[in-house]
Amino acid sequence: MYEATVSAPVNIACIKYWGKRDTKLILPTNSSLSVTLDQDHLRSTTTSRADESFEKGDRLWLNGKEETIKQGGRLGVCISELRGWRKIEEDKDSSLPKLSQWPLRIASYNNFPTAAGLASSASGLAALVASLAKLFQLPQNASQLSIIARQGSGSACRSLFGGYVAWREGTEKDGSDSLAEQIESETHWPEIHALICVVSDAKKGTSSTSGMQRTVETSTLLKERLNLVPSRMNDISQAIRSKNFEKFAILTMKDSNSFHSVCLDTFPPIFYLNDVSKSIIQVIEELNRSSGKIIAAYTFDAGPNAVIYSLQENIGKVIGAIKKFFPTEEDNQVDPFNTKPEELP
Ligand code: 2P0
Repeated sequence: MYEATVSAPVNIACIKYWGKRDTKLILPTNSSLSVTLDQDHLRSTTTSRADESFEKGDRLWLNGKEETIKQGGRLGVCISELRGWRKIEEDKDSSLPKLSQWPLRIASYNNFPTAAGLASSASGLAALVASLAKLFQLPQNASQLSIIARQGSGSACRSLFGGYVAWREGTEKDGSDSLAEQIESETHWPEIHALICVVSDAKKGTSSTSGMQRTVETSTLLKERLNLVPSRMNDISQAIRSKNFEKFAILTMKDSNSFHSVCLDTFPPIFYLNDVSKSIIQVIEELNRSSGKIIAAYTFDAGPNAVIYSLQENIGKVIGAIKKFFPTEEDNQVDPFNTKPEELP
């Protein structure tokens, strides 16, 4: 039996992917750029096994529950493409074991709630592709593998890299140039922190896959957004390279707002932000105003949860502001009669 285990972290987009020009190949209507979170926190871990003696047919478990692998479905396509690449290597070198012909058993775990707007499909599909590539000992690099991960879930192509990652929309019809590449590595700007505020861990109402196509079909505002994205991609890449937090923060907040605006312009409209999400925006705006400079940036994906980017030197201030306005049960358990006023949340 051959086995490989790989973990892939969640990525959070600063310039959002929203809309496909090809739904089968998962080719986007615009390029996007994300920050891959630290391996230690939100991640998917996938183990793939191949064995000649396994009963025929591939099987996959997600968080311990078996999922069906449909032929021609997203998972099925990723597996068969990677098998094809393995077959090429076996044809070149006849001493290699014929793993491409053996059934697979794949188990994947997330260390966070699935489908809570925390991008579980991105880390999950990236971990799956990376673990099969390792099992098959494929020579392809991460950008080439991202072409396969993209066909599992668009945002997954970005989770194959750490640090700051761009997904280039590409121009080729077959998707061969729609791939992810690293802008800067995870060690480039270690002072940046991402604070994740779980507003709700319930499964989201409108899935990204169906929501974004409804936007493509019905939103006139999307055309305006698509005109803006190329310069935003350049500007945010420059801001990252030069570690210009204010520029990075403004572009991140503007692009989140632009994405949620096209959701509202979709017909029927899509609401991902709830009242708590909107209050978080106001708290961050007020924090930035009272600080006299931009020290925090909010961004929201296809759900109400906030991700707040801030530099190490300001993260305590950001957490303090969030805790003050949105105390958790733990904060509420402070006994006010045994606590000095300045220690109250
Ligand atoms: C992003 N999102 O760039 C954007 C921001 C949600 C909002 O990528 O249909 O789950 O599998 O390609 O990748 C969510 O879309 O959709 C997403 P599919 P995916 O992170």
